[in-house]
Amino acid sequence: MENQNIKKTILSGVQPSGTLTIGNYLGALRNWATMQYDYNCYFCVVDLHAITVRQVPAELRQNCLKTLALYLAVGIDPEKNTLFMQSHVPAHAELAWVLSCYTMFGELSRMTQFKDKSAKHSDNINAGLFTYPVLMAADILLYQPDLVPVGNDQKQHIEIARDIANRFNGVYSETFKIPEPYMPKAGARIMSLSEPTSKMSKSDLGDGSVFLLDSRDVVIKKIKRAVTDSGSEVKYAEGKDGINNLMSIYSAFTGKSFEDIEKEFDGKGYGAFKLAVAETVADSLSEIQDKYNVFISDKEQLNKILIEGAQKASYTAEKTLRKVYRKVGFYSVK
Ligand code: ATP
Ligand code: LTN
Repeated sequence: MENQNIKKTILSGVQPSGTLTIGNYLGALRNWATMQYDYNCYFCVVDLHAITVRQVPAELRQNCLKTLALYLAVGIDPEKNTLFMQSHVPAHAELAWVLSCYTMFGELSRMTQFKDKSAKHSDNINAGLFTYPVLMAADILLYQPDLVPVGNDQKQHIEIARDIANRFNGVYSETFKIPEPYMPKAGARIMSLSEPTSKMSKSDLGDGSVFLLDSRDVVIKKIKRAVTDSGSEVKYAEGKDGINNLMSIYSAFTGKSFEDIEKEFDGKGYGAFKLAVAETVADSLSEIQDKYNVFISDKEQLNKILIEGAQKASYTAEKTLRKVYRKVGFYSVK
């Protein structure tokens, strides 16, 4: 018998800022799918976060639903987990305001994601981009999770969420549980295929990202063209970013260690290795895509999942928000 009370809680989310990549899958979603059996899970599509960068409304709407269908396609069970859209639970935006009054300008200025994104979008360095980590802290702290399964790039954001929670607890007494980041052993940081010193990201539309909905031909073409050095030996080594990245991808999809991979491709050269990586990724994606096609075509079921998810999430989120309002001293008529 499952007992929700003795299970630990996890929460995570992905921005519907494009089509999910193998980085999102290996760094986050795949872990969610394995953790769903042992944890009480909240997984949201963080649409409020996505508008920190300009989005085309019709595309954003479509990407919100596509992201949910991809959660389901990788095996996340809507019966077992609470799946919802961030904007359907107003407590996220409400708690974010309160927490922003307990977050320092200086600490937000140090966030590397803010620095990267404001360099990329220099024509739109808006306040939301700056306060993004506060909203993320609210997403997390509302559900009192033990763990937050994310890729390596989100470590700094979890750290600031912990700092904000500790600060609030220190001022008012124990209110928030202090969460820990949870990262996969293989695939926590997948790099761009065209620029292996930067992170693969879903808003990079070039050949550097492999999207979960890319066709077999496209996957094979992108991986064959992946930037590598001029050598030929398949060996994990400092400075060989391109090969190291392909080895990480291959290892994450097959479960093989770097040592095994080096043995497997000993004397075979980069060409054979790239082809093997490409075939492996394409095979895994085609399984996900078959399931995705079924889910995305049933909008009624997706809506039903979202309605139930928002109800369940709101119940927990409201409880935390009320507690926070009471602690800071807001007057309540109840
Ligand atoms: P955007 O391009 O819009 O910034 P993104 O691809 O960086 O998006 P997010 O929505 O910011 O993706 O991240 C969702 C989850 O995927 C997070 O847990 C994040 O750590 C993880 N993730 C994102 N990119 C990678 C990557 N290249 N390798 C491993 N994990 C990743
Ligand atoms: N900032 C995250 C997305 C995100 C998130 C969250 C992840 C927003 N809220 C709460 C985990 C928990 C990112 O991936 N860029």
